Amino acid sequence: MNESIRHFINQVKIRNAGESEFLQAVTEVATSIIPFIESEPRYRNSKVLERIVEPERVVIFRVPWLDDQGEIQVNRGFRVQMNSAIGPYKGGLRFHPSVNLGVLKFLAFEQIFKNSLTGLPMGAGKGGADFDPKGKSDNEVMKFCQSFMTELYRHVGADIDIPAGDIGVGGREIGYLFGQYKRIAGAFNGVLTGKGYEWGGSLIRPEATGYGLIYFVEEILKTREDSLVGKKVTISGSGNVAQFAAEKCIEKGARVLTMSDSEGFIYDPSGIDKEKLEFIKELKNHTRGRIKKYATKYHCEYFAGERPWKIKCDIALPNATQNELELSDARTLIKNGVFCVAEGANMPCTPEAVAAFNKAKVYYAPGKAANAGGVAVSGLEMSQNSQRYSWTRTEVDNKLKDIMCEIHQRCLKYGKETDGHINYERGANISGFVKIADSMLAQGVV
Ligand code: NDP
Ligand code: 2IT
Repeated sequence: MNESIRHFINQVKIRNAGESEFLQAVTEVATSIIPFIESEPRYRNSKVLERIVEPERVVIFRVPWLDDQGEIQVNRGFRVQMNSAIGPYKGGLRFHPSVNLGVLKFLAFEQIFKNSLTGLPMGAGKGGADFDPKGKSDNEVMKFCQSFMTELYRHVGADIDIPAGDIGVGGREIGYLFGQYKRIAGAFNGVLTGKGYEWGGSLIRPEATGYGLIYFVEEILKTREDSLVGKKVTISGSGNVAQFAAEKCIEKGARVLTMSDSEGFIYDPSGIDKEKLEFIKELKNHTRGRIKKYATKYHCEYFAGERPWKIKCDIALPNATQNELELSDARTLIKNGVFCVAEGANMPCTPEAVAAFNKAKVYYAPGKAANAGGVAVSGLEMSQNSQRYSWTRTEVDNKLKDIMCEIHQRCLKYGKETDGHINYERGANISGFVKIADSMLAQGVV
C-alpha cells in the first residue's frame, strides 16, 4: 500500500472509528482509485474522494411500535443520504438485527459507484432498521413499517430520495411502507421502488438482481468464448437475489448445487431444478421456513452452521450477506477449480479472499457491478412512474440485459491488465468514480 493511500485511510479511520464495514469498503475503493487520482490533477486537487466518503446527510430516528401482545417495542431507524451528484438519493432499506450506522454507510458508499455504473441518473442512499422480521406476524411487520415510515416520509420523495428493498425488505414490506407514505403525504407517486405491479411497480424488478447477476456472468464467459451450459454453480442465500440467480442459471443450463440461509446450506448433487426451486420460493416467501426443510423433502445433505464454499464448483455466487466468503473459503474454491466468483450480495468476499482470487486469475466480479441489475430496474421503475406507463416484461428484461452488458464494458475500460486478465474490481471502481467526480466538479464545492 503506498503512502498516500495509507494516509487517506488513516484519516477516514479517525473520523469513522468503529465503523468496520464502512472502513473496509472505503479501503477497497481507495486502494484502486488513489493511484488513478494521483495521475489526474483535477481530481487530486479538488479533494473529491475526501468529499465522497462523507455522507451528505444521515438521519437516525426512533421507531416505536406495539407487538401482538400489546407490548411496546423500540427499534432504531436510519437513512444515509450519501451522494446526490448524478440524481436523487437511491438505494434499499435493510431490516436485520445487525443493522447499524457503519453497515448502512458501507452499503450507501458502495451504492454511489454501483448506481453510477448503471448509466442511469441515480444518486446513492441506504437505510433500514435493527428490526428482525423473522418470527414476526404480518400484523407486527405492518405496525413496524407504518411507524418507520411515519418518520421517514419527511426525508424521502420521488425527486428527493427513493428507497427500495434489501435484506428483510421485500414486496410485503414495500407494500406496507408505501401505504403509509401515501396516507401521510397525501400523494400517490414513485417514492419507493419494488412496488407491486398493480400499483406502480415494474415487471422484472423482483427478478432483476438475480437475473442481472447471471447476465453479467454470461458477459464474463463470453470473454473466453464459453457459456453457462453444464457449469456447476454454488449459491449462498435463498432470498430474493439467490432465488432469481438460481432461476436464470437453471434456464441457461447450469447445475445449481447449493443454497443456504443463516442456519446452514443444502447440497443437492443432482441439481436444484425448476420444481425444487418453486418449493424454495414457497418456503422462503410464504411459509417463511428454514432451508433445512429442502434436505428433508428431497433427501439430500444439509450442513448445519456452514457455508457452501467447500463444494466443488466452476462458478460461485455469494448471494447472502457481507463477509460471508473468507480467505480459507477462497483457497478451497481455488483448489477445487473455481474460475468465476460473482457477487450477488454486497461485499460478501473479504478483502483477503478478493486478493486471493485476483492472484489466482479467477474472474472476480464485485457486487457494485454484478448486482447492479436490481437498482437498474428500480431506475426503470422510476422512469415508468414518471411517464405513468408500464413497459412489458420483454422490454424491461431487454433493457436489463443491455445495462449489464454496458456495465461489463465499463469495467473493461479501466480493468484490463497488461497480461490480458481483467481486474473487474479496479475497472468498476474507477469507471463508477469518474462520472461522480466529474459531476461533483461541475457543480462546484459540493
Ligand atoms: P433477502 O432478505 O431476500 O435474503 C437474504 C438471504 O441471505 C437469506 O437467505 C438470509 O438467510 C441470508 N442471510 C442474511 N443475513 C445473513 C447473515 N448474517 N448470515 C448468513 N446468512 C444471511 O435479501 P436479498 O436477497 O435481497 O439480499 C441478499 C444480498 O443481496 C444482500 O447483501 C443485499 O444487500 C444484496 N442485494 C440485494 C438487492 C435487492 O434488490 N434485493 C440488490 C443488490 C444487492 P435468513 O433468511 O436465515 O436470514
Ligand atoms: O443493494 C442494492 O442495490 C439494493 N438493495 C437495491 C436498491 C434499489 O434501490 O433498488
